[in-house]
Amino acid sequence: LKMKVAIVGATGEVGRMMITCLEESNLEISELDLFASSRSAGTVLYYTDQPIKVQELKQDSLLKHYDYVLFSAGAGVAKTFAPIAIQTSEVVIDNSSGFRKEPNIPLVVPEVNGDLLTGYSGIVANPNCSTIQIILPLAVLDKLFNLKKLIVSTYQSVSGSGHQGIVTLLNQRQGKNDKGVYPHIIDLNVIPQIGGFLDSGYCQEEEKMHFECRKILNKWDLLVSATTVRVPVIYGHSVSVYAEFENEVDIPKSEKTLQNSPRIVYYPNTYITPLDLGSSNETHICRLRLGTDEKSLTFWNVGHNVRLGAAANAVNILITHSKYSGRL
Ligand code: 2RA
Repeated sequence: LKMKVAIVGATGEVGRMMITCLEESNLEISELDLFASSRSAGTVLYYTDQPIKVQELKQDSLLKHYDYVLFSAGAGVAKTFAPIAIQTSEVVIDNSSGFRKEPNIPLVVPEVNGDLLTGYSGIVANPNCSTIQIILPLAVLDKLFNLKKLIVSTYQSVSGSGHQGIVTLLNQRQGKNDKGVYPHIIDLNVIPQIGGFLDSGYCQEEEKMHFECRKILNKWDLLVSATTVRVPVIYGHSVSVYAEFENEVDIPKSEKTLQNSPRIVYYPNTYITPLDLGSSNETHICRLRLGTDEKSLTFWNVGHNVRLGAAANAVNILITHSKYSGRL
């Protein structure tokens, strides 16, 4: 069945990658409408070599039927326009943090909790990039050993801040002493803050990881402590994960299960760095070892934050829903 799809925020890093991921999926899309702010309207983007002029998002832009509307335009735009879109379209997939905490809105990584999409029509929240890449292996290990506690430190690339994050780093690498989108110079530096600080002493990104890991695994008593750090990398988030379990772990069994799990690449004898990611839509796990005792594991995780962490997971939600709803 040919599908009608719209992308809101089409000219941003994630929006452009959503177009690429749709192309890579070979879905039969009869109509692809692209929307953005007045600032970006008029831009011509290409889908399977066909030029598409980006339209300015207006109040009535989404009052037509689409099978799927993909949003990557920030929480403000999503909060205003997703409820409008859902009146005439089947599913709205939003990449912002706007709906993730809504109890009735599913927060989905299809390989982990894709069953929530069965028979569903409405808004679906795409999780935060740093959550997506670790929840895939953690869901596997949780099933094996019953996850109880998580301590994670992230090393997040500047593309997580969008195109302006990339511009900020590149400018600094050329000697410009301009902080750009960050509170400090990021070149040759690391910044232990992503988002604003909360009364708890955690920052918004850390709180997102705490909440989202619990919601996606449906483990509301999961103990989580995250430290999220910006690093001078363009694409690719890395995460150091320490996971504690109810039961004793088994390394060979963990390795075998991870290797055989979808969207996971496991490296038994070497490791991967962000520069090795290329156009991978998978999460990469390496340096798996015992944590502090027989009931804990530590590993290093790398994922492409714009692909896996945003656009590819959103398109995977679209594909998974299409299969469940008989469109595919
Ligand atoms: C970041 N995860 O990396 C956040 C939003 N993409 O800035």
